[in-house]
Amino acid sequence: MKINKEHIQNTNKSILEDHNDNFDFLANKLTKNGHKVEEIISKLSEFQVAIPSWALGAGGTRFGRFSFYGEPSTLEQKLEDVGVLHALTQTAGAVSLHIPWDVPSDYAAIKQQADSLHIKFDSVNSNTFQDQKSASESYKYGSLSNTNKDVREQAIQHNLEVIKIGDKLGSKSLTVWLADGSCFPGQNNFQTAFQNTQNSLKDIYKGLPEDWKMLIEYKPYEPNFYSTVIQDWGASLMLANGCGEKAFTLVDLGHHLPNSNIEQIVSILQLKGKLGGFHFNDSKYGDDDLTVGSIKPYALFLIFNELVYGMQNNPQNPDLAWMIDASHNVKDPLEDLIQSLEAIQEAFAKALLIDQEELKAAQLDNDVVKCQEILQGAYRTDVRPLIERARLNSGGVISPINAYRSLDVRNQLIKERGRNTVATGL
Ligand SMILES: [Mn+2]
Repeated sequence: MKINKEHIQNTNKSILEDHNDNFDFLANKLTKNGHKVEEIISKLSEFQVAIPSWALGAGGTRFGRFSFYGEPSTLEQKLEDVGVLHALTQTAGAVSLHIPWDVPSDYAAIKQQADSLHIKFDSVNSNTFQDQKSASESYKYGSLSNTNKDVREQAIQHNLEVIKIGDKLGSKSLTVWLADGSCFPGQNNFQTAFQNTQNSLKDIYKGLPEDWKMLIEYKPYEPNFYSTVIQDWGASLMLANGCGEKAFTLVDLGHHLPNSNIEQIVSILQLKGKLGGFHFNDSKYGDDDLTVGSIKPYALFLIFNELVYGMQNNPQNPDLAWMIDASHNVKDPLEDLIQSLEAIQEAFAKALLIDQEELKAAQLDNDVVKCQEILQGAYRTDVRPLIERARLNSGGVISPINAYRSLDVRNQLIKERGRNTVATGL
């Protein structure tokens, strides 16, 4: 299914007047308060988030998986789905591939398809948390940290292969997330595991093309439940520093223990020029992979406040790799991704409304009440008309969920692909 201009115009027609009224009201108010509305809108239009290739099918849990039918079963179909998301929202202009689930058979054709849908290839993800059928060594007891050199070498070679595949597609970064760790005290020597990981990462780092980055993701637990080798931002930062200036820390919102102050982590990493990427999702208890903004929208806004501050004040950081890293068991995956994109844009738009100068002055005066008023004033603004206008200006729809439903996208996909297709890797 391909969304065309006519689809977009037709779905916008009936709500355009309402949108214009809402936009004019908000834009007038914001302009009176000194905001540059056009600037905010162009920042929103520029902001693009990568869709991971594994989020396009129903995810599932350890206990079961319920299909949504019409799921993409090939890389081409996954790109089609990202194309639908991008055509509607104009915010999903990138895809993040997972190797070996998404190895292209025809690179030129895949690149051409992505170009025609205005989709770029963002960070490529390696996978050393599962054994592949053709592999001679097992990752059961770890990959880059494994005590066995042959296993480490296999994992290093896999990462180097992923870089080669990404390079052919125009990707500029490798994301490494390890499941390595231990389930029981005494199982691992912490120092050996960390040192092995550092050495393995250094070997991978040597294979990075000049203009590439390595993004090192951390996670406190799961699938190992006693320890993980890269358990927090500190471990990730040490490993990144150990590799060199092209290695950075990647923050995944769900990879923190409950109530961690993620906005502070983000802020300090930016100060040090070491924040490289960001994975969006939300959680109530652990790495729940729920729709970003569905549980803790205020925390998301506070994180964006720091990100906006960092983007303005910390040029030592690279352009961040933004990606949604969520999984859907009870929602249509594409609708879930639309909601995620909307929540991200909302938090970003609200953060752009914070008067950084005014906040700085209130902080210098130790006017704690005013600091809170400034943040919450921005947070309580209904910015949706700004996001709608940004989408409209870029050729997207005013209301992506309504458009998705009125165009009956899922049923079209089922007609094209059949009911019982399953996305690779799921
Ligand atoms: Mn992640």
